[in-house]
Amino acid sequence: MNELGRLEDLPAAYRAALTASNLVPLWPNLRGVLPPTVPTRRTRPTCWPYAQIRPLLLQAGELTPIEKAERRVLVLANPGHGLENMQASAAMYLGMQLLLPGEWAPAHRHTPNAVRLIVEGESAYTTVGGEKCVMQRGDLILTPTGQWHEHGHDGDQPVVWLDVLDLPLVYYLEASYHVDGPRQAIKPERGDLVYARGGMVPSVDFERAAKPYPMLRYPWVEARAALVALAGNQPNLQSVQITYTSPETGGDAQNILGFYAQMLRPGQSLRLPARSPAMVFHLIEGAAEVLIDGKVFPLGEADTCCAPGYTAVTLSNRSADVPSFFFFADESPLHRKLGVYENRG
Ligand code: GTQ
Repeated sequence: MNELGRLEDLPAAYRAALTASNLVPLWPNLRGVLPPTVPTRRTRPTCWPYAQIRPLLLQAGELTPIEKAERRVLVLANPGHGLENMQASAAMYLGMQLLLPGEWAPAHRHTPNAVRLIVEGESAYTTVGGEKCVMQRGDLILTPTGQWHEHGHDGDQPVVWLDVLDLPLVYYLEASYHVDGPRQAIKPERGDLVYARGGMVPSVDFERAAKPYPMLRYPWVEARAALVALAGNQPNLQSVQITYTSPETGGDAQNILGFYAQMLRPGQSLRLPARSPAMVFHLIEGAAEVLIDGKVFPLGEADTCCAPGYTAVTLSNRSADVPSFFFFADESPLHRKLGVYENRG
């Protein structure tokens, strides 16, 4: 590979003339934007233990009333991107949101897609496009682009959930904005019940529904049961994983980020291949260890970590007796649509 000319090799007057005309020579910057073989990644392997987040989040509940926050969230920011940029990876945003008993986070809609993974507490709900979705630990609830959403809480203990948004990407595209709205009227629809049975979907007058987001709530009891059934059904299967999909199309549940649940058998270690998308790992149940680029993160329940793309990751179950269960998010729907998806093994 050739050594390319440096900026300092050019006469100062020439450089000044370029700058004055809003021009930049490519060759001093070419290797920076097109590095050899492996992209430059700002995303660093980072872990956010829940034991560190929880007390600070509860303190936020005392310091900042919901009216002053709208969404009371501590953002899980990757230091490699600069904390102020509020990114876990190039396309993923993570936040831990607290709703206290009786609080209400008012309706709005925005261009970024969101999902929520419920971490602790009972009796909170989110209303998405008029559908009231109850929140139970481990449930995944979609809030696709443009849909009205608001959060309420009828219980008597704090409720915490993990928000995963494609905000960094949509913001980078200069396409991120929100609109406030009035409290939503609740429709009697329950996509999670109508679509609860795999292989059976509603049709009206012999026509299949054309809803892009027919199911908003994916109950953890169902996801967990599917993983246990898969593990039992295929005892030699290495990777016991399910993908959260649209029950109408079988495609990814949302357009930009992908969502998965993974079971590790007792004592199992599993190497995930080096693929182009960055990944997020959140432990729902059990005790695990995540090895990313030589860094080992022990994960307990509700702990979250992230890995840059093009990096192999090894997950291990720290228990020899019981399985462990993860929620994953990644950027693979985006990479596949853009044609940059790679699996390097
Ligand atoms: O709950 O609507 O973490 O709008 C960031 C932006 C949560 C939400 C976040 C949001 C929300």
